[in-house]
Amino acid sequence: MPETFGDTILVNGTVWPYLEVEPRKYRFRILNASNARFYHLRLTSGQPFVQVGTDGGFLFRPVTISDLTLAPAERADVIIDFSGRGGQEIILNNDALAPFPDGGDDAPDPTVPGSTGQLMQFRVNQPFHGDGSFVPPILRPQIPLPPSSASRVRDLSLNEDVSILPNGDEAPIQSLLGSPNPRHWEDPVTENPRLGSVEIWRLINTTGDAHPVHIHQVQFQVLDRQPFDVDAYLAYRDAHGGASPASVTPYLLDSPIPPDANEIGRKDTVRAKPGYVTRVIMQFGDFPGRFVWHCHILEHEDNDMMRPMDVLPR
Ligand SMILES: [Cu+2]
Repeated sequence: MPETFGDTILVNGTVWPYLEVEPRKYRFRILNASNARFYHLRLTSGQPFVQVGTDGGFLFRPVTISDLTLAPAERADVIIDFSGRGGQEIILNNDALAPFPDGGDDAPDPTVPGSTGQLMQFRVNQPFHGDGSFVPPILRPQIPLPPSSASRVRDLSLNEDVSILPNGDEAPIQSLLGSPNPRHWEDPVTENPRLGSVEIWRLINTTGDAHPVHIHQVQFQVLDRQPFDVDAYLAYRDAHGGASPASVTPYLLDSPIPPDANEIGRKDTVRAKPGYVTRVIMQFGDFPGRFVWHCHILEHEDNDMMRPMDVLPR
């Protein structure tokens, strides 16, 4: 199966829970632990989230956002301020299509209780016990890795293919590509960065859906996303016995799009959008050894969207 989407929302092990809160600020660390479902979150009160952290810790500075998109395994550290909202009941809802972003048969309706359109409720009904907290304007030093510091650029494509089952039926299979043809989990290692080196990985999504690509052992920075000519890229493969173009550069379209404001920080999971080349930059540390990188949709990583990666000694 390509992936499975459940019909019941669990938060911390409870189905569609509520949380009773005081009219003050609260900090929530949110992890999308669904196996395949992306979330596009809003609060019915219309109030913003103040995001202070992402996968790898604090952002450089807080970012105020009206809505929050989280792929499986992505994290967001947010402040929600309930002050002045005593007596209100506020729902955290979702309208992300599944599969993301264009959907199939599952279109969550944020207005329907007990559906995938709603996650949980906040009841602002507790007595106020004071709030001396504040969100600092600067959270950590910003240390960008300049693209010029990269010693290598790798083209890595995300692919969907068909495998033939023993009974002759076709089954979809996702496979990641290292350098640059589609490869399976058990194929020899192709990603072998040197410890301490800086590399740029270009994630070339040839499929129709977004994939949350998670790289172990490192925290990376998202550089940008740029559309590319998927049909021409795949036509090259068809004409060359399945071999990918040596570089995706001639297939790039338009201009690179900078990351979202809440992606400017240390990340280990990035949404690789369909039809886009997503660029990330990272320095490989702190230990040499065998690690993995993979799509974080559970059915994809098991089938076969995961690759080993060797960080070589200096
Ligand atoms: Cu995937």
